[in-house]
Amino acid sequence: MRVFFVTSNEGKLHEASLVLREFSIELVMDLNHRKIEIQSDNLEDIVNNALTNICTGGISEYFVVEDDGLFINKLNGFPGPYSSYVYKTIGLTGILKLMNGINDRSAYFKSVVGLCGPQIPIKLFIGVVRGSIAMEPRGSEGFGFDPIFIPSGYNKTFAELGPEIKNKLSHRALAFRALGNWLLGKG
Ligand code: ITT
Ligand code: NA
Repeated sequence: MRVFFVTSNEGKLHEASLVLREFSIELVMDLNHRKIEIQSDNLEDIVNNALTNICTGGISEYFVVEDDGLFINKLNGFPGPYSSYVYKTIGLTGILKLMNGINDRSAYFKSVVGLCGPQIPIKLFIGVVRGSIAMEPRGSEGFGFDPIFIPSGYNKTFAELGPEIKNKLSHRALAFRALGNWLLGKG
């Protein structure tokens, strides 16, 4: 089975591909469609809307889009749905500055993966991983906020732990594994 992933983020594609390989599903980067992102404080709405634009008419393939956010509890969930913009603007050092003097550094990553395909309505799969914000960036693997995110139960960042461990417990791995299981049921 083959699924098209409408994304421009190579890191997302790589990690999701490894997960779906467990289900013998091939994930293909789709740069022909555009992921139109509405402004919303809700990842589910962003994904639903983006997919609605892609999945019009009689489609003959499966398409997925994924939207993620890093939600920092003491910042009332910031950057959340604005994570991509915040990463590109104030970046890791900007986030660490905002966290200056804050003791409760708990945070979570959330992934919302949406799927559409021939004869199926839009389905959403959600993954969450809890953890905390590091005191300084550490590690060189992964992408985005990985150097400052320490998953619960570990004392290293995702960027230090590397792809194998990240893909066991990440928000993305959980969401795509749920998608894999669901598609497997479809045959
Ligand atoms: P699309 O083309 O798929 O939209 P994107 O990078 O813009 O790619 P999002 O809109 O979902 O993706 O933005 C989420 C941002 O959150 C992303 O740019 C990263 O900076 C960050 N992020 C998401 N997943 C992450 C992960 O597993 N580790 C670290 N940072 C992550
Ligand atoms: Na985006």
